[in-house]
Amino acid sequence: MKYFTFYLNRKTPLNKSLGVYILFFLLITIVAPSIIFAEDWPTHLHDNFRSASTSEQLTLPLLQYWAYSTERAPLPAWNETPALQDFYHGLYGNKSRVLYDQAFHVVVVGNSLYFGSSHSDKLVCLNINNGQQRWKFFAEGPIRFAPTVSNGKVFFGSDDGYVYCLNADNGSLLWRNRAASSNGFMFVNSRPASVSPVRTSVLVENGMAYWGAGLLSGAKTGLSRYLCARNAYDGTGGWTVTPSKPHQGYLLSANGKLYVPSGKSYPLLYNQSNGSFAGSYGGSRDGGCYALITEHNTFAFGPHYSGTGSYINEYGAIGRVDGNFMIVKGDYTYYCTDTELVKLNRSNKQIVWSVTSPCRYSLIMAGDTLFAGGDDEVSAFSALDGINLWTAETDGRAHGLAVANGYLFVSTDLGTIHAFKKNVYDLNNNGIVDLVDLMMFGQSWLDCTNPNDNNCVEFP
Ligand SMILES: [Ca+2]
Repeated sequence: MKYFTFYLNRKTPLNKSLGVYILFFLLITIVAPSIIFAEDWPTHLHDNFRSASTSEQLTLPLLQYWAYSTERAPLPAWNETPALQDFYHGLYGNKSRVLYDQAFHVVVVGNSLYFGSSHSDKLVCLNINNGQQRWKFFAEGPIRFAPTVSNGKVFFGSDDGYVYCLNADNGSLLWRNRAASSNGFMFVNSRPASVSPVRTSVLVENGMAYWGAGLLSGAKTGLSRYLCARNAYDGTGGWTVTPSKPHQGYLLSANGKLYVPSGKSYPLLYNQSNGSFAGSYGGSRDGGCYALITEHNTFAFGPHYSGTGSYINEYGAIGRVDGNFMIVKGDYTYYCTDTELVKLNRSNKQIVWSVTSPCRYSLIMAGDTLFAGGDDEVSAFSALDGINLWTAETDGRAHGLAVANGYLFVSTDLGTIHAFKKNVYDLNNNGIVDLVDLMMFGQSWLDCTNPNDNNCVEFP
């Protein structure tokens, strides 16, 4: 992270008390917008490993800068309860394996944020600095997955059977492609949809775009299932293969292989070069759209089911984790259950710390801070010791989280996207801008005689 440092020279001829106020307002109007920083979040959960982790460190507490609301809340593809639980009998039911479109998941590149809508069929670009819409583009069916932004282009699929590639700056259509030769339609979720709806994300890597299409199982419908690779530049070339089952979820990639979640069934692997089958993980009882490739190149997915609850399995390493989401960073695994946030030492599998947390709908890591989403709230925890550092209200269940370019973005099941940011005028980081901050600024100005002096005010 870079810092823009604003130095004040004591030798200024201005009257000091007047100068303090003048400079303070100059800072508000001129210096503040020139914040330098940070790291993009160009695809769901940050990268093609779906690591849910960024090196960007936000300074807490954060304040809400804007919230984008729509009357048109997400219309998820599968009308399943997130978790069936019977507390009276002490039974924990099976969690849904197809939770991928409960919120409008966002991606961020530069000062633009992008999301697709499963309700109004549009891809929207917002300015992250004010939440204002830059442009929108209408597909002919619901858009259920976060887009991927790569090389100035936005890629996403729709239930209309097409994958679209737009100009990231203005939303103009560069190309669209569908594997199906026919335009056959069927009714899905009470709406007409292609017999081959795109129910995976579009993964972009090394100039190629990859996706899956088709929802129907069984030999008779085999021809309406596809896994595709196309030239990301113009949508041409590549390959198309027919998977043995329909694919659903966010695609992942590592070591030249595509990892393709398959909804309620277990994931399959394909060679990126030609689409040939390259293996699978799990068995006939396993499945789930949630998946990640760890820093150690192991693969984890879920939820799997057991008599005592749903869990994630990391193959070849930690193994079973009784959680909803996990993040692997260095020697540690972090995961959240319905009631706890836990840090695990990977070498001895011992719990480093665990804290009570109701934030069970999402988990990401930004620098050494964990952000977790719950019912009408989002919280921050220290990765070091699990201390709850900050909590804010959200409009609905916080299913989607992203940290990019100075902001925390939170997407809820009610269709709201919140943008939180450190207030640059909050010099003592207490979440409030008041006379205390102004006095700190004034005192610093009075004390500052040398730009290298620690007493000089430094703005992030
Ligand atoms: Ca303050």
